Amino acid sequence: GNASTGEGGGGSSGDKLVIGFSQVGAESEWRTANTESIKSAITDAGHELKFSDAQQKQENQIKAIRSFIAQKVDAIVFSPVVETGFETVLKEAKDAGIPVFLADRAVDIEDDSLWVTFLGSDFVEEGRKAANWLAEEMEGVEGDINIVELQGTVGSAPAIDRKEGFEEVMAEHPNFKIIKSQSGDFTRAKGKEVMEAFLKSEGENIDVLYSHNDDMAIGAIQAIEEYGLKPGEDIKVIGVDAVKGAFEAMAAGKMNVTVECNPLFGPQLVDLIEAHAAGETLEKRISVKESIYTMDQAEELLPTRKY
Ligand code: GYE
Repeated sequence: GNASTGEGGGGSSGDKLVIGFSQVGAESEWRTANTESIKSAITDAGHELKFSDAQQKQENQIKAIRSFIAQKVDAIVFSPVVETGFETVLKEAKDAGIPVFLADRAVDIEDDSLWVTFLGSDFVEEGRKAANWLAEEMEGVEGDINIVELQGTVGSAPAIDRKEGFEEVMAEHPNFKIIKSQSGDFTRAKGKEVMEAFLKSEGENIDVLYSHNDDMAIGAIQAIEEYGLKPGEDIKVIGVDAVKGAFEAMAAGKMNVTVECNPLFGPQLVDLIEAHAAGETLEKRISVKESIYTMDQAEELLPTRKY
């Protein structure tokens, strides 16, 4: 039937759509920029937005999606907190004929007919970029390089993939050692708290911090300073996202590098929703373009950063 085509919902492009957006939370600078980008792209295009903030809890997202289904929205935008456990609710959306667009984070579900497309970044590649930067930075350094890792939210696509990509490159560098690894849930407060614990047990042994996002790195920088060490020098600091806070920390010499993860894909997402409503077939995975930025570029680029 027409269950998964969105027929009878939106119609051709130019029609006003009702779009439900289930966002992860408000845990980071990245997230705030992403929420703003998606919300304004939807309303600027003349569509109606129903927004729900899950506060990093899966059960809140399942509730939100059920409520969007009950309200018979034309499309659901969904950024899953974690990769697994959404099969049932996504089947309910499919059965109701409501197309689901995965934004930012992927799910680990076999049946890819449960969503139209995934628009987001290649988190594995981001992990590789972080480790490749470190390999270059540490070239010629003898002996073990002791790394502590601040992981993102347990079970989330960016935490799983950024670890995987980093470890993949590490395998080529036997002197790279991850001596501690724990989740800081992508927040500054948790990043600081976990870094304090790392410092307490490992102290000056730590050469490098690899943080799955900038916010946790910024929290950790504070912990390093309070401990009496120099972030960026005594401990090299690697982040991911390339938010303004990271550029500020780099310009101050406290952070060494950030791998870009661009959150400003709202307009691209709305184009995809409209294209689908107009009957176009979309690729299953669509990537956002990005780069990496180092300390020496920070001052120059800071005024141009949009998030
Ligand atoms: O890197 C982090 C946020 O899913 C890519 O989530 C996103 C990540 C981002 O909390 O800062």
